[in-house]
Amino acid sequence: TEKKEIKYGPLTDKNRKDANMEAFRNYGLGQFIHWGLYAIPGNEWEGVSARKGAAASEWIRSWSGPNAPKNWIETYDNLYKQFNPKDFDAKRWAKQAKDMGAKYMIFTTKHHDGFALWPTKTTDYNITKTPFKKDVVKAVVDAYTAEGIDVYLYFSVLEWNNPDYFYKAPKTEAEKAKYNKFLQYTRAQLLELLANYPQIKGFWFDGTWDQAWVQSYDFTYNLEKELRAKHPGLIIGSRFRNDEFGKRHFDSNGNLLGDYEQGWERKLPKDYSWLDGNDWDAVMTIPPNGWGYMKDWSGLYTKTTDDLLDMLMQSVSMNGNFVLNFGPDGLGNMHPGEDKLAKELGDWMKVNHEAVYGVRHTDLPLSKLGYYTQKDSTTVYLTVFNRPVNNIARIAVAKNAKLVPVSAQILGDAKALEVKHADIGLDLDKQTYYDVYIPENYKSNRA
Ligand code: FHN
Repeated sequence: TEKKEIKYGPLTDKNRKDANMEAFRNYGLGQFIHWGLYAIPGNEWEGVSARKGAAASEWIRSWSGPNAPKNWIETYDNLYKQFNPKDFDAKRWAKQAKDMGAKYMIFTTKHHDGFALWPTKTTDYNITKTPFKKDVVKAVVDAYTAEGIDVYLYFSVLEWNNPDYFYKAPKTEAEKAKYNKFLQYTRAQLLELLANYPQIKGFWFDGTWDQAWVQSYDFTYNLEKELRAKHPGLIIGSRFRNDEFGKRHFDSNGNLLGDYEQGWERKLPKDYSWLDGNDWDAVMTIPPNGWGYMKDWSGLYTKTTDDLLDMLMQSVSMNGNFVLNFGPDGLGNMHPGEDKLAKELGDWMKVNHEAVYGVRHTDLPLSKLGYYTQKDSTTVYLTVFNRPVNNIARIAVAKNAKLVPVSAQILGDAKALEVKHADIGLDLDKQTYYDVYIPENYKSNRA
């Protein structure tokens, strides 16, 4: 199909080669933190669960239905008067993320409820009006940067509480003037975030699906240009804006609108070809859904360490980053289930990080045992999650490959083995290799 003439297409090249994007490509593992007023209720209120009444824990402001508390929105919008996280310690969070092996972190500066966790001059609905008062965003940016973890700021354009926000495109002149006030407010907030927190590496935009924003493609195109000019090397994902035909994430010619694809949320691509070579990250909740604090995990399947490691290796095997979400409670503590997972992931990463950081997709046939990641021209890792019942992992490799069992390597007796055949069997416990039977008529297709 012939290419469409697009005026509001990508502002950066695909697969940017600068240092910031190279670092992005090598992160492997990231941490998402959703924190805000929704952490106070923790998906319930006065003993009543919002699980049936709101789409997710950080959507609890939209709680409706028979068991929604009366005057709930008014109650929710006044929660800022209670926000006083006495246990909040950004350094502790950052240390935990470091021990887990996260290389970047995405933090909610403002979610759809419009409450700003930084001392913004654009609205009084911000952290300075709470008993806590202090700049949460600064504490987080400083603490994570000090640990060597790159920080990206999550920013929701959608604001449920803002009278100037429009879902449908404004029609009358008065409506257009009102919405333009909202657009200028949004621009002012983003310029504030860049000015206050220059250490950040990028933005993770959200809440950009409503028609009023979609039809503001001239404004958003120029705003992206301005943000990038203000902060050279800034990384912006594909959720920020759309082209003049309303195409989001990818423009009408299929080109990525941003530096990394943000469509993988609570789901992973099944095949490398789906990615069209674009950079991407996948963001994942531990419960089935719910990004903000959820007090009660009972009755939900919450992902185990093995589930998460499998997702991590699936992501990095396809040149993506895997970002695990944490939702601290109203006092600033992680859910105990999150603390446990962070520890277990970190223990695994300490042993296996070589197969995770700075790796790339390799074009070996997909393995039923787990995931291949390529470190360099001579090093390919196979991370096994599906242990064969006979404990022998059959691996098709190049004929002259040298095979060093990673755990043997870690145990210090690396046994490099000249491989005689195209297929070998590796005993996953004894770490010894066998020439597996190769039928006479087998013709190795590996040089
Ligand atoms: O509506 C939000 C949701 O609350 C959460 O922030 C996720 C995180 O990626 N993004 C939106 C849903 O796509």
